[in-house]
Order: sequence, then structure tokens, then C-alpha cells
Amino acid sequence: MSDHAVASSKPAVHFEPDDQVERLKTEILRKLTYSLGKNPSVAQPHDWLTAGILAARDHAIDVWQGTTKESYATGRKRVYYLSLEFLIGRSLAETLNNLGLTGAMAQAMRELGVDLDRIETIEPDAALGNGGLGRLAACYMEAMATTGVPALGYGIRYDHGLFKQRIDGGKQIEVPEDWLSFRNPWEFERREASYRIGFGGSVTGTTMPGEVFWAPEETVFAVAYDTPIVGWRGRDATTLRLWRARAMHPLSLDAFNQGDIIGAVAERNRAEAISKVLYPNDSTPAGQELRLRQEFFFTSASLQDLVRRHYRQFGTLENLSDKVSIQLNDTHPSLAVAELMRLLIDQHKMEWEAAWAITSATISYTNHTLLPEALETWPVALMERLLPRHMQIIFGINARFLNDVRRDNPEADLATLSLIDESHGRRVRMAHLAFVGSHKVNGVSALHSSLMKETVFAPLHAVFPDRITNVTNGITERRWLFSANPGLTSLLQETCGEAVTDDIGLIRRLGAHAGDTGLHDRLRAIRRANKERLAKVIRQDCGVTVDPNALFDVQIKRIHEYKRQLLNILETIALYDAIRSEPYRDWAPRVKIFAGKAASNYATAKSIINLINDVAAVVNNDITTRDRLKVVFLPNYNVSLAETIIPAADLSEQISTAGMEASGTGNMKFALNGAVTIGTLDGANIEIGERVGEENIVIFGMTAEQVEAAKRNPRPTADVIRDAPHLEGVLDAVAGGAYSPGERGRYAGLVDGLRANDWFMVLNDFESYRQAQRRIDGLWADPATWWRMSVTNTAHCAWFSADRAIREYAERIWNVPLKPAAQL
Ligand code: 26V
Repeated sequence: MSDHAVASSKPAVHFEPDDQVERLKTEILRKLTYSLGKNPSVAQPHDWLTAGILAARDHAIDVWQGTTKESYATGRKRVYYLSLEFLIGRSLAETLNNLGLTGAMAQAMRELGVDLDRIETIEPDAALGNGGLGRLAACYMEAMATTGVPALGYGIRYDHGLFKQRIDGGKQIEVPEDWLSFRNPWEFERREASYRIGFGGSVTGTTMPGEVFWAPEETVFAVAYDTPIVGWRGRDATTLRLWRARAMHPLSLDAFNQGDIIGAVAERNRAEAISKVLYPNDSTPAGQELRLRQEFFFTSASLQDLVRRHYRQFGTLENLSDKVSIQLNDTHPSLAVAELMRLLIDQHKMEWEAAWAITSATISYTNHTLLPEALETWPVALMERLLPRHMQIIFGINARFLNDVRRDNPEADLATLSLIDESHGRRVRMAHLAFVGSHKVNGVSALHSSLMKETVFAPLHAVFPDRITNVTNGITERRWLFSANPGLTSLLQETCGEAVTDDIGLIRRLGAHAGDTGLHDRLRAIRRANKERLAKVIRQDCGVTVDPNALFDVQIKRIHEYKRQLLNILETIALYDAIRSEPYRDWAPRVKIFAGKAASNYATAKSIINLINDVAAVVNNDITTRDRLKVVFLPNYNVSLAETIIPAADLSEQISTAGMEASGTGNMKFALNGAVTIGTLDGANIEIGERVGEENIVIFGMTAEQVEAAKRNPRPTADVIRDAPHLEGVLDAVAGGAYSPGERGRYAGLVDGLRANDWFMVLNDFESYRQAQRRIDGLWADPATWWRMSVTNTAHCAWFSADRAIREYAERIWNVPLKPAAQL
């Protein structure tokens, strides 16, 4: 092979380290000067950040174009990941890390007089999601780039992401988020990729394929914005394509000329409202027309885009399911089933049966919650008004489906199978639509997937026994271990081999050293440094000084009754009482750390935040417990804060009511970073326990089966309280205003609610949880045991890599051929 051939087979981005630094310096200065129009002498930190991002982005583009070219050239099957949420967080550190440019960029910036670590922290979080579902989508985009799955994520480019949370007088205040205020240097606007999205109007014509005519009353444009997401070692990149809504006619000159200024921009405001703001709710489906408009808007734009791309490349849609997989992230994009049918039949003149075969072979659906109140339904009347053609198609799907069922099984209960729920007014069941229109439907943990078969989807499962499958969630170790915890990563490289960052499976070599006290000492030092960093944040954001030697006990996630932050804070009160009644015992010092947002209309969740802060105010000011117990609620939980908190956690609280947390993904991040889990047998906790071993996780509480039984046949509250000796006093204190002296009745309703109906088993699980916490005290007091547990957690959590999850999707759902797998 000639020298030339060798050189050209190298990746596009490859320089010797010194070259890299010099080259990056030049690039940064060029960006500063020619893209931002700034001279280095007057550049502000934000200008350096933007210049750094633009320089990094150039490298990402090289990778991206390589992947795109290869994907066209080989005609490989593509995955389209449709999600109303992508909770990305910051991108500079992760991109540099994946490109292998972190060190060179830091050096280049240093030589330009800039501290990279500092400017990285002023990048705004892209918070285009509420919680687990949105973060999962972000992890999967990066994992698809890493595993070489050709993929495009579709979503909405919200002007305003998830609200910022302030805590004022102990209460949550929502403040609008404005991540685009300095522009978004990562994205490319693609004016040429814009589509018309219709709403309302009427349907005319015959029922023959291609002869149906939908004349929407209203049309808006969807304009694409693309961002490359680079995988590990910069081998491949995926595309995040987010849609922005624009008006067809941004200004009505007629109205303007008549002096009607508001009327002149009315159409524009109505259209652009669609991509204005993320619905900040993961507690109940919004049920509002704007939400349905958002769902259809991004689904239709995405389907039109992928159908057009496919048609251009192959000149036919007959082979769509061989070349395309569409993954629905929950039911939010489930109109894709009807929209794909519409495009195939109305625009491409296909027969119904052929269109249906293609649609269901192409689409698959992930379910993320079984809580009945969370399952989306839309009134038929609203759908008929907003999407008349889609409603017809849904009726058509339903009629054929129910006919087939009736033919095969005349006894079947059609009311439970129907896509239309007739019991609460007529409503379209979006989960049924997604289920029927998919070839595979997956849950996100083993328990969740089996509960799907037994509960919400039992009737559909009986008709399609091979459809439900499980893919337990995963997380990207690049962000959640390598980037967030560089200290631990270096130790892992040293102990398990440098290759651990390419093959996370090697992390299990650490297990051989689980009892090595020398290793424990090093881990303790790493954790200690991470805790000091978090302690600083706590001091800044909560005004509370905490001791990094104390056990950091962490519960960070959305505030929800089923996640049971209330159980945690009630047990904290019991501990506080116990310390006060025996102040001379050698209590293990603890810092109770909470963070999380409550949906703005979720009164109980907000009241729980208030209680945590009220308890914090009392506990933190009590000199009896001063060195032993601190309680903090860190405001404005987001991806970046999680990256600081997780590597500093000793104890991970995963205490949902069994059967209610579909999977959890925070649980995996903590365990991989070496925190010990206290948790219920719920979601992926069960699988974490299976991997780390039952002696390395602290499990308490009722099982999902016991919860079901207790809901059907509740125990009298008096009995429950009698069996939990410390509970009565805690409840009385909270209800009586001991923690809210300024407003004694503040928590009366909260406590009355628990006493009247313990739906989430807070009282029922209290004693078991309290005892589990005392077991934790014992384990913590014995460092050799504690650190053995910690090491074993890290050593056995490689399986929770998002790469493993993506490989399972690729093999079992998408049928996408894989590049060779690393061992997990
Ligand atoms: C939850 C609930 C709970 C109660 C009432 C209504 C309601 C509505 C929506 C939701 C959650 C929305 C979907 C979601 O974010 N699910 C989360 O998905 C994660 C990724 O699969 C998973 O790890 C979490 O367990 C699951 O809650």
C-alpha cells in the first residue's frame, strides 16, 4: 500500500497532540475574529465559549459528513428516533471528550489565557425535556453514534426549555428558561428542509387510494435545525433534527394597514406558539389542544422528511421497512401510525393493506409508564376537528383490527381492545394506536415489561403474544462516568486497563480488587474531592455548610408521589428525633440531599418541596444535631447539576412504590459511580441488584405484588401506624406544624391524605425503610465493608451502558446490522 493510501485511511480528524493545540488555537482565534467579529482583547467569556464551540463543531462536522456519506453509499437501514423530548444538557465537554480533544482544547484555551473548565460551565443546558424519558433519548443519540447505528433523532426546537426553579421561602417558583438568548452555536438552520403541516379543514373525494383530498384550514411551516452528536472516539455521528414552527404569512399587511397591529401578527403568533415552550409536565397528560398540535406538528414533519429522503434514494416506498425503522418514544409521536398511512395511501396511492403492512413493519413503540392516569387519550371530537383525515384513518385501523379479532375469537372483549375508549366520552387511546401500529412494543425494565403484559396491555398482549418485548434502559458512560467523574475514570484505566473507556465490560476487572483496602483509600480520596466540589455548590446555592466526611445521601429526580420523596423526608424527621433523644450516641453523620422539579400544577409535589425545605430550616439550625444531620434542597435540578451530584453520592435513594417506576436511569448512574443503593424492588433496581449481588444493595419494602394486594385490600391506617413505632410522632409533628411554625396548618392536608389513603405505601413501607436506613448506618461505620460494596457496584454495572441497550434495539427491534460488539 502506498504512503498516500495509508494517510487517507486515517480518520478526518487526526493530528499529533502538539499540532492539535496549535491548530485549535488558530481555529478559536479565527472563529472569534471572523464568525463573532471580536478581537481577543475585548472578548468576553461567552465569546470564548462560542468560539470554542464553533471550533469543536468543525471537527464534529468532519465526523458527521463521513457518517452521512457512508450511510448513503451503503444504503444501510436507518433508525429514526421520534421524541417530544431530548434532555441534552451541555454539549461542549461531551463533544470534546468524544473527539479526544479535551486536553488539546484545554491547553489551547490556556495559552489564549482562558480557563476551559470555567467557560464550559457558562454553556446553557439544553433542557428540552422533563426527566427520564427525555434524558434517555439524549443518551441513546450518543450511544447510536458510538455503536455506529445510522440514526436521526426528531423532536421540537422549543424556544423555551424546562422552566428554571427558584426556591423562595421554601417554595418552588418557576422562572422561564431562555437557552437560545445567546443563539445556539451547535445548530444549523435548514431553510431548504421545511414542510407544510396542516390542521383542521375538511376531507373530500372517494375512498380510493390517492383520491382522498384533505384541505386543511390552517397550514404552518416546520423548519429543520440540525445538530451533530458525535460518538465515542469520533468514529460516527448521529443527527438531531429539531423542528421550529413558522407562519406561512408572518405579517398580514391588510390588517397592519388598517391599524390592527395585533391582528397583523396573529397568524404568526398562533403558528409559532407550537414550538414556543416545552410542556413542563410529567405528572398528567396536558390534554390541551396546543399539546396535540405539537405532537402532530413534529410527527408529520418527521414523517414527511423521512419518506421524502427514502423516496429520493430508492425511488419507491415498497422497501421502506427494509431501510427504515421508526422508534416512538412513548405515545407522544403515535400519530405517526396514521400519518404514515396517510402519506402512503393519499400521496403515494398505495392500497390500504399494503400501506398497513409497511407501516406496522416500520414502526415500533416504547412505553415508559403504566400509571393509568399518565396514558394519553384525546377526545374524538378534538381529533375530528384538528386532524379529520387522521381520525378517519384511525377509525379505519380500528374497524379492521376489531374485525380480525372478532373473526379469530368471537368471545374477545372488544371494548378493552378498541382504539376508542367509549367509557369517558369518546377518546382515542394513543397507547393502543401505537401498539396496534407497531411490530414491537417494549418496556424499559424486566419488571415493567412483564407488568405491561399483566396489566394495561393484557388484552392487546393476548391478541399479539409476540409483540411485547423488553429492553432495559441504559445510560451513556461517556457523560455519566468519564466526563462527570474523571478521577474515578483514571483509576479505572489504571486498574482495568486503558481500554476500559472503549470496552466498558472491562470494568468488571475491578471486582478482583473489591477487598483491597489500598484501592479503598484511593476511591475514598476521589469521592472526597467530588464531595468537596458538591459541598461548594451547596454552600453557594443553599447557604448551608456541609461536612464532606459525612455520608452524602442523595435523592434527585422529578418530585412525584410515587417516587416518595415524602417517605425520605418523614424518615429524616424520625432520625432527627432519634438523634435528639440520644444525642450522645455515635450517629453516623449524614447529609440528606434532595433536588428535583415539581410540575407547576402538581400541588402535592410542591407541598413536598416545601416540607423538605421547612424540615431543612429546623434541622440545620439545631445545635444538637449540627454535626450529625443536615438537610439540603438544591434548587434548579438539571443535567449539569446531576453531573456534579452523582459522582459525590455515597447513598442513592431509589425508593419508588414497587411497580410504579418503569425503570429509572439515575439509579444506574449512581451505581456505576460507586454509590450504594437503598431501594425498592422496582424498575431497574431489581436488575441492578441481580448484577451487584444482594449483599451489595439495600432492599426494603413491599414488592409490586404486595402493593397490588394492599391496594385491593388496604390495611387500616391505625394498624399500619401501630406497627411502625416512630411514625405516629412524625406524622403528628408535621401535621401539627412543628416544621411550619408560621403556618401551623400547612401540612395538615398532606398528612390527612396519607392517613386517609396510603396509595403510594408511604406509611406501609415506613418501618421497613427506617430499618434499612439503620442498616446503612452500620455499613457506613465499617469502611472496609462499605467500600467493598461500592467497588462491587462499579464493577458490575457495565451492562447498564446505553450501548448495550442500543445493540438490543438494533438486533431485536430494528433489525439493523451491527458493528462488532464489545464484551459487556
Ligand atoms: C409519570 C406519571 C406518573 C403519575 C401520573 C402521570 C404520569 C405521567 C407521566 C409520567 C412519566 C412520563 C414518562 C417518563 O418520563 N417515564 C420515565 O421514563 C424513564 C425512561 O424510560 C424511566 O426510567 C422512568 O422510570 C419513567 O418514569
